[in-house]
Amino acid sequence: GGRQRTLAMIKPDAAASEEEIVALAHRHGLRVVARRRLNLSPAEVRLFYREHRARPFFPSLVSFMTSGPVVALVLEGEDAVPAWRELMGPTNSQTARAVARASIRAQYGTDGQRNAVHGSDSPCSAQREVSFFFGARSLVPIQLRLIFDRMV
Ligand code: YYY
Ligand code: MG
Repeated sequence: GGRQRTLAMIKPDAAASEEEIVALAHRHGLRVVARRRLNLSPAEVRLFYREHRARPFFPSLVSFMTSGPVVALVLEGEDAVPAWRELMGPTNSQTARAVARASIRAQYGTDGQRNAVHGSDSPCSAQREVSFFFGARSLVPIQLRLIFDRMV
């Protein structure tokens, strides 16, 4: 173990519960290093979730993620990547209510898509996702970024 940073995101279905969710992170030893409330464009959601672009739920995921504001957070603490994933609970909020009743997805989510929160799945994804929201690169317009990502 050791001190890590992870990218957490409160999704549109839970943005109204921002303060409660941040308080839960604090209570689990995760400190907020950076915080940003914003509306994502469809192009930004497609880029953020590009690993899922071929899945049947992708168009519906894009419309859900653009339906309202999200809150991006950089959380820091001991084993922050797995610690935040554990606190989120399973992907499907209905499963979460069956097996992880204290988790954020059990408490604030609805189903397999409207599941309240995101968390990076590895330190490598965390680094990429933190720069997506907070890097100098996030100042580059989205159209240029899509072209750039094809080059690298
Ligand atoms: O990392 P995590 O969010 O727990 O799950 P992923 O398998 O990476 O899926 C990302 C995102 O896609 C999930 O949080 C909701 C959405 N999704 C969906 O809408 N329908 C599915 N059957 C699976 C995932
Ligand atoms: Mg994932």
